[in-house]
Amino acid sequence: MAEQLGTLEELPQDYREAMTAAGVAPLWPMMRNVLPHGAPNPVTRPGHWSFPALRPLLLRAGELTPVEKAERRVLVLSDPGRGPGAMQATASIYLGMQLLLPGETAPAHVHTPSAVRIIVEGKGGYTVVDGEKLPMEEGDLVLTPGGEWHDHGHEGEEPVIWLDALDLPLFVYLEGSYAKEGPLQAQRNRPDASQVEYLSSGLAPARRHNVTPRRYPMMRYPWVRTEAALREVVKYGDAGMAELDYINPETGADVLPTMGFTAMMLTAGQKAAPPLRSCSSAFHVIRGTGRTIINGQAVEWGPKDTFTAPVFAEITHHADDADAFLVRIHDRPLQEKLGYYEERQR
Ligand code: GTQ
Repeated sequence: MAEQLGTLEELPQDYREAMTAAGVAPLWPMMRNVLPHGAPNPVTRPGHWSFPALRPLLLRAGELTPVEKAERRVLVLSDPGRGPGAMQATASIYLGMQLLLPGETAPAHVHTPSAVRIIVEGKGGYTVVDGEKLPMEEGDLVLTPGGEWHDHGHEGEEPVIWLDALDLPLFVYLEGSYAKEGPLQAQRNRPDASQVEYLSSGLAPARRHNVTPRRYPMMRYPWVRTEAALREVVKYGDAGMAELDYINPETGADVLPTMGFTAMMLTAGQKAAPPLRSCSSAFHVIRGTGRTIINGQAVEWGPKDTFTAPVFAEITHHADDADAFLVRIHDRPLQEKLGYYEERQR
């Protein structure tokens, strides 16, 4: 086994200065920082954002800052491990709570990172992606994949609030994050693909020779159908718990290249202890109350709350005395592409 590695302090001052002047540094004092033994040593700390606390702050942003001055009126959920102002909730996942008021539009743009919206509150909001109008109803999951033009609008009477999840931190890290602006998109006069081509799970438009389906064939996953599916799976399972992956209906793959999503149901009083996973997670509560223990730290959650767990966290969920529904956001697709996704039994 390795000896204790040498420290910077052990090296003569003149040598340290010469290295600095030459633009180099010794690896060995930093070796364990970048390659810890056995498991990563995450900077990310569990975070919890209660919706009753966020909501008034977001509505106040609506009074203080017109959407024209914000482009996107969003409060960013900062990882406690990185501190105030951190533009990320975990190493790879950005989360923001976005407000759109009746009659407002958030202008069209396109960017390299991908985004997903989980609708938290309000009726009448919609997102247009590549000309397809995606209605936003509570609990719906709406994709705006990287490279696709998107704008948001609001035809209702009350504020609309949704949670944004983006792979932005990764793109910032890669120095690959940028956007372009454009005019509002013309909307095709037809319902979105979840209500037409992919209305029935297991059916897709007939394959045509030498025609590849769109990369992102379905960009809205209506919550009513997700909940109905979860309830059936729970009814015929024996775990009191169900979890379904959101998938691309043409390929069966994850909906986006880097981020994955699952819908979870915990029946009243039920407990769930998933394996330790190498991916980080964010949980958004659609309905219900409960408690999740993350590395020994308790998060008491209620409807519309959001909380996070670092990589390899020990997570135990408990639902209170009503059925609970959560959406789990994770970066397993990225880790699988990089070849290191892992689960450890506890
Ligand atoms: O709605 O397009 O939270 O571009 C951050 C960046 C939302 C959006 C965010 C964005 C958007």
